[in-house]
Amino acid sequence: MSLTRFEACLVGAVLGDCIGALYEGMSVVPLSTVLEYTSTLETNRKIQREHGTRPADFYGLRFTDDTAMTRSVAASLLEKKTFDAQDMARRFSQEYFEEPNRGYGGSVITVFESLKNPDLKDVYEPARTQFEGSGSYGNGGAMRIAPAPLFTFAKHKTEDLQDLVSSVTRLTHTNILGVHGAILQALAIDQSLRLSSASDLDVHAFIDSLVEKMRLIETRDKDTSPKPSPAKNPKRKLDAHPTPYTAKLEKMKEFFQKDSFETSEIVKEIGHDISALGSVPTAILAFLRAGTKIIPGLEDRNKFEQTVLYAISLGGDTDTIATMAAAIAGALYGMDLIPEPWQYYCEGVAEAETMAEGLFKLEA
Ligand code: F2R
Ligand code: MG
Ligand code: MG
Ligand code: MG
Repeated sequence: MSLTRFEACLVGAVLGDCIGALYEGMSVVPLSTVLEYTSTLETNRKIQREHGTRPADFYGLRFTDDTAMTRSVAASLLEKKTFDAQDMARRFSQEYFEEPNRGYGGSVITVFESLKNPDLKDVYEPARTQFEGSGSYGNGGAMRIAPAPLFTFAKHKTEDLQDLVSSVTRLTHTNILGVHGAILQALAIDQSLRLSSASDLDVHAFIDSLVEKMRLIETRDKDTSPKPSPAKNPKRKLDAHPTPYTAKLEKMKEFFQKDSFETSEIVKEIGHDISALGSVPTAILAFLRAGTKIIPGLEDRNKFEQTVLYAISLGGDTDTIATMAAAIAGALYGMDLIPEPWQYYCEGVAEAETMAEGLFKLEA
C-alpha cells in the first residue's frame, strides 16, 4: 500500500466538501455548471502562477462541518493511537465552538452543547437522547469517517473497523440508520484501498462484497435497534425496507445492468438528502459510475475529477455526497489524479495530507 492512496483519500474528501458546498441544498445541479466552476479554478491558478498574484475577485473555498469533524476524528486517532471516546467527543465540541459557522446539521449542535459540560460522565448520553431517544439518522457520522478505515488498515486491524466506526458515530448519531451508513461508507473506503489498481474496479464485485457485509450487519441489528424514524414516513420506497442499505445496494446493481440511468431515477430510488440512508449509497454509486463509465460531458476529465463532478451534479447534499465519493475514489486513485488547482484553492488540504501521512505511519 502506498502513502499516496491514504493522502488522496483525505485530500479528496476535503475537495469534495469544499467544492460541493457551493451547491449544497440545490435540488438540480447541471454538470456544466460545476465543470465551468472547476475550469475557472484551473484558469485562475494558471494566471496566479504566471503573474504571482491571485485574481482580486477570487478567494479560496472554505471547508465545512464534514471536514471539520473528519479532522477531529483523525487528530484523536493520531494522538491517542487508539479510540478514546472522551478525547474525540471533546474535540468535536471544541472544534464546533471555535468555528460554529461551518454549516453544521441543525440538531447535532445540541449534542456539542452537552459535550461541553466538564462534569458529563457518559459522552454517549447526549446523542442517545436526540429525537426523543431515536437518535440522529443524519449523514454526519458517515461524512467524517474516512480516517477510521485508514487507521484500521494501517494497524492491520480491519476486523475492528465496524466497532470503531460504530463507536465514533454514536458520539453524535445513535439511530441505527446513521450508524449503518457510516459503516457502509467505511467499508467502501476499505474495499477501495484493497484494490490493487484502478483497472481492478468491477462494479458488480464491489457491490456484491458490500451487500454480503451489509446484509449480515443489518440482519444482526434488526431487532435490537430503536425503530428508525424514516420508516414511519418513508421518503422513498426502499427506505422502509427491513434491510434498507442492502436493498439500495441491490437496486444499484439493477441500475448498472442498464446502459444508462438518469439522475432523477437515482434521486427517486436512492436519494440525495442529509439522511445517511439517502446519501451514503448515492456516494458509492457516484464513485462506481465515474470509475467504470465515462460520464457524458466529462470525457477529458480523469476518474477522480469525474467522481467529484458527477457526485455534485446529483444535487441535494452535494458537499457530503461529494466528500464521501471522493474519499472512496482517492483511496483507489492516489494523489496523481487530484488536480493541483483544486488543491491550491481549497482550505485544509495540507493538513489532510499531514494527517494521512500520520495514519499511514501508524504501526500495528
Ligand atoms: N447542515 C447542513 N446543511 C444545511 C445548510 C448548510 C448551509 N450551507 C449553511 O451554512 O447554513 N449540512 C451538514 O449537515 C449534514 C450532516 O448533518 P448531521 O451531522 O447528521 O446533523 P443532525 O443534526 O444530526 O441531522 C441533520 C438533520 O436530519 C434530521 N434528522 C436526523 N435524525 C432525525 C430523526 N431521528 N428524526 C427526525 N429528523 C431527523 C434533522 O432535520 C436534523 O437536523 C451534512 O449535510 C453536512 O454537510
Ligand atoms: Mg457540510
Ligand atoms: Mg452536507
Ligand atoms: Mg505529498
